[in-house]
Amino acid sequence: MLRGFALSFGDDLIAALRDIVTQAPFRRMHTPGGHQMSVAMTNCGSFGWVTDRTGYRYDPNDPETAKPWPPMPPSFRALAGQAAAEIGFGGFAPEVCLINRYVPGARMSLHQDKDELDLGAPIVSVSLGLPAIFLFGGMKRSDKTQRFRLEHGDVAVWGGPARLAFHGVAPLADGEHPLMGRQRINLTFRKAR
Ligand code: MD6
Ligand code: FE
Repeated sequence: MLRGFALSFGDDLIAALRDIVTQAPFRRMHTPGGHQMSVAMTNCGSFGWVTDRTGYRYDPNDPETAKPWPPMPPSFRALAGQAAAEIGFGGFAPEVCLINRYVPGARMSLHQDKDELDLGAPIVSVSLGLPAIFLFGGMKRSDKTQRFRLEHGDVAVWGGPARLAFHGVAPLADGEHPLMGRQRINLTFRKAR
């Protein structure tokens, strides 16, 4: 956990984020089970993570427009690479940045990130806006979870033996963040293939 690691990238990240969302707006996707997620998502990079009735996948195109996702901004790439290197994962070259948007009440149920082919690569996760409680469990869904508070600017680098641990986000508490307003944004950088 790199507390406040993203703060020095702050203005660039937020400007770049605004640009991405203009090209590929947030949308609430459906799970294969037919539920609509409370978290709204978009992506940038050479692939994006998507879910619909047919399943989960990494797609080079935004299904809403059938056009490629917006490119990954240099500030995103630099932040992800520097954070990974800080933890000992040198040369991390993410292909995907999945962008999650939580409004008060939105949550993410326990899941494993296992749609990536190279489980040796870490995931770098950046929190912006309202604080959230991150739930971190074990290798079984039923394992007891630990709770971590993630605040604006915190970066988590996630790899090695924890890579397939179950995790989720508790329902977002209401609040108003001075820069980001009434929301939490999470950027997760991944190597998809
Ligand atoms: C979130 N994050 O923080 C959801 N997954 O909004 C994740 O599901 C996640 O933060 C894998 C690695 C890091 C993460
Ligand atoms: Fe995840």
